[in-house]
Amino acid sequence: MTGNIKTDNLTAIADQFTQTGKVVDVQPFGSGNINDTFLVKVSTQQNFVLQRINTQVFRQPQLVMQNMRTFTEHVSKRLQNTPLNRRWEVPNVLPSKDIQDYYTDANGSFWRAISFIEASESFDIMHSGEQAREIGYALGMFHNLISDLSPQKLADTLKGFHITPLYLEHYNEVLATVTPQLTPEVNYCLEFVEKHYSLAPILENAKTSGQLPLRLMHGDPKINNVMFDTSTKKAVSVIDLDTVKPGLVHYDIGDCLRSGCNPAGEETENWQSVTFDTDICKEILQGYLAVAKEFLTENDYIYMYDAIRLIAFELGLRFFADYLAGNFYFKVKHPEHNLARALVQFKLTESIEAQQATINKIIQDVK
Ligand code: GN1
Ligand code: MG
Repeated sequence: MTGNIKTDNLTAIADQFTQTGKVVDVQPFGSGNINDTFLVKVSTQQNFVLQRINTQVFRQPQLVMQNMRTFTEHVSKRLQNTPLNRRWEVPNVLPSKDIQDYYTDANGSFWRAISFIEASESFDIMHSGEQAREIGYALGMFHNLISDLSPQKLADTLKGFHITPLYLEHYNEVLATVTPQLTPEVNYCLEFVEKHYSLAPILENAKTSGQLPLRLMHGDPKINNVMFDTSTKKAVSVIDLDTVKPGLVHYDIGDCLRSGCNPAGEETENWQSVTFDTDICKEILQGYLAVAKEFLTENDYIYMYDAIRLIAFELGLRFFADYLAGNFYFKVKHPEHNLARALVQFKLTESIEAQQATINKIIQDVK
């Protein structure tokens, strides 16, 4: 995961963000698919997260940092003016020694440092109903805290992100240039995409027609981007702010549920057994709506099921297209990795579809 980065280089880079004390340790951290992430331990100050931004994906990383600043300043001010009655933290951008939001190394790599939320942990798989409700609460709180920040205040740092029709277009372009080996798994994926063509534009059409308003979103609120206090077991932060930008809250709702309600996890090899757990879905939505009800409209509820189904399908499509193209976007551990991930998301979509009535009933019951 560290790619071609040498440990002594890493220490020197981490040192660029160390205000006092010495870097004691730098270790790969988390399971991100795009950036390289490290946890830095420092002798005197609190630990921090060091990341090398994948500039093939984030073409204008300075804008990512600018968005992050705008976001954290807005939320910190709101929390100061109206404190919550529970712990809630915002990850902070740590300045480099020359007081920049980032550091560019000799190879041109873009590095940045973010505060580590102390005494917290995250999970790849849901363990309980309480945890599910907390995940929902965390996303609701995240949306709530930016509901009064105008979408125009943040830049579009990743063009086309969550625009399903564009992923479909890219997929077709890839298919036109490659000849995949038609294994049963590849055939399943090809047929799955074929069957879901008409689903792709559903949220974009709702956005264009004004049924769903453009709002600020997190963009990637998957289960392991929610931090939990290690002692109270309550959610205390939503991290990974790279894709906070204008979009639809439905992308977030869909992403939170597709990742939270898959008990096998998105990295399972056993894709045939993947299901969407509607009990967890209910808990997450309850937690979410406890905070988000205030700013949701009737149309927002109407498109909730579609969002859950679409974002699972979309991620499958993104993984499958990347597999066919030769694994350029998502980091992989082996050449079939993105195919395995696509199968998981397609199977999850199938399970969502099979439970459409139950999911719609849950949405009606909790709203
Ligand atoms: C990527 O790198 P990571 O794990 O934070 C991806 C998300 C996907 C996710 C799937 C910018 O996020 O959209 O949902 O993988 N991020 C980007 O695990 O494409
Ligand atoms: Mg991310």
